[in-house]
Amino acid sequence: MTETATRPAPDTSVGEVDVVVVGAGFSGLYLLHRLRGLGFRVLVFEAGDGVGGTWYWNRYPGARVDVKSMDYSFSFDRELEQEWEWTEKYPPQEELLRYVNHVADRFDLRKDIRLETRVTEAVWDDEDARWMVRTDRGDQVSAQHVIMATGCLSTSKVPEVPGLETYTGRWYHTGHWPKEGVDFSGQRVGVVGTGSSGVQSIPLIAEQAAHLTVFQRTPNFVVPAHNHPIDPEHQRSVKAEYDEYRRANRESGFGIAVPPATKGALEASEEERQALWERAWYDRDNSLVTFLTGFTDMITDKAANDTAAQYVRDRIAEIVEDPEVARLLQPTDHPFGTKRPCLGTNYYETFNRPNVRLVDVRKDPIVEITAKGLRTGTEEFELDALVFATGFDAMTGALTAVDIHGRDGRSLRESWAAGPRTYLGVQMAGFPNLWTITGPGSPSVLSNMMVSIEQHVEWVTDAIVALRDEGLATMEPDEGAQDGWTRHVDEVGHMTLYPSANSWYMGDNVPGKPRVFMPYIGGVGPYRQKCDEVAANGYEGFVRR
Ligand code: N01
Repeated sequence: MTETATRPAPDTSVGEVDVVVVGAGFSGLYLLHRLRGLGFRVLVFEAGDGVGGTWYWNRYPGARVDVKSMDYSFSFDRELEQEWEWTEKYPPQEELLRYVNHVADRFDLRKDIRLETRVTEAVWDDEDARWMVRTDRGDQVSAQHVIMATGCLSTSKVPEVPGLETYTGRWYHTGHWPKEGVDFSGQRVGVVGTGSSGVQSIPLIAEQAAHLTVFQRTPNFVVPAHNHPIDPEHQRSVKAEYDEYRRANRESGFGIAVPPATKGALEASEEERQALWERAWYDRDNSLVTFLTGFTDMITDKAANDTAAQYVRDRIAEIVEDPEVARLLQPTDHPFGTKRPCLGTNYYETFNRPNVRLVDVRKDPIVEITAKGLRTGTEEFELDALVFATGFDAMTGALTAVDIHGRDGRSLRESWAAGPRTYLGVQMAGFPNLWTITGPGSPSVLSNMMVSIEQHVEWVTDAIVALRDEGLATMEPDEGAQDGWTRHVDEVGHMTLYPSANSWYMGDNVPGKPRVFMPYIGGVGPYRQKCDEVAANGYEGFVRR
């Protein structure tokens, strides 16, 4: 392959590399850096015209991460982690994109990244023991390994409502926001969806638009973000102890270290519970996981969980002036945390604005997009702009979007027809040398993604190096090991309250998607330990030839 700029003419001759990486977000960039350092020839394909993945695509108003900056950053390079100065508790999208671009430049990564190039197909050739990878620009590359660094929330979903093609206004999906931004001044805007993207964008769109209608199907639990400029002294003190700080994150449950809970919510006194919930709601240094980790039984015991859920419902009732609107905003159909909880800034307050209306589309569903706007069963809404904050085909969508055929032509889409099956969330039986980063069956979306990304990148690259060092060509899971792990992921998931909610964790947001709890809730620390044990035992459960 030629080593040229990032927008080359397609290479229709067959090039050869050791590893093709799909995606140039945080995972893809770290993979490229690490594999290159280990002496592999690597080529990265990226659909966007810039690096950054999630932070490249999600440019909607208010987009920012909801894990603290000191935790949501790379730890693999000491100088990088010491030199980069974060400005806020939760960095906004622009700052994260600047950070990703800095990483790409700092480690000279761009020359091996082909932008605006989407991988469409990967086919395994058993005789050559190599993958043939093809792209939408006509590239053909033969690679010993293919690593899918395609992200868990990257295949955006517009609702299956008829009529969008007839709509004469402008419409947007939060996960594909125009680079130049959108000016809603003077417009009548509709936002469909009240997950994290809706919760972040609604207050800002309401400030700009003439009128905003929020179409809500399920109310979510939204905790105040208390975002603020980062205290320089705090940043210095974390950096002074960064190794220890990172170690604690790696050994924790969600990839964010918290003091261990010592008792269940119902064993605690009313005062103790109240004190914790007050801290989780009002403390400016709170975090997304405070509600979930303060007591031992928050995600396993409905009655314990209810104490937090009720606390949040009470706060909503205090903030929202119209009691009927407050009632609609109060989540009652799922336990706290079983749909991804959100952090918000002025979210509930926004519904006190005179230019904002909340419409319950659970009771009165959207039936059609019209030329002028949107129609529910009982009412038509004229809208100059429509924003779909309607989420993603999560965890599996970006993987099954590529036509992947493994040993004996086995298709990944067909193998996963009843739900994803993996061993440790890194490989699939029948797909040798195909790897997933933060794939289904790993802690992934239930964790601080940076911790999980680094762990996967390091584990996968170590496994590839071990193959090379031992003169072996291929690695894939044993079917039995995969069955056992898939069962374990499911069993642990069903020990919790998560499956009781309709959520994208369960595939519920995509019609026809099998209902399976996709991430592994066993905890980032125990999961890492399991992966390390497997490696130490000669990659137990994998077949290596
Ligand atoms: O998507 P979502 P998101 N009619 O799937 C509604 C991460 N993230 O982009 O719940 C009406 O959560 C749907 O309703 P329901 C984070 O992990 C992180 O907001 O299915 N409504 C729901 O309200 C997050 O969880 C950050 O009933 C329809 C909404 O659309 C994940 O990405 C920021 C509908 C979709 O919510 C996804 O978040 C943003 C229909 N036909 C995202 N179809 C931060 O770090 C769907 N909905 C801060």
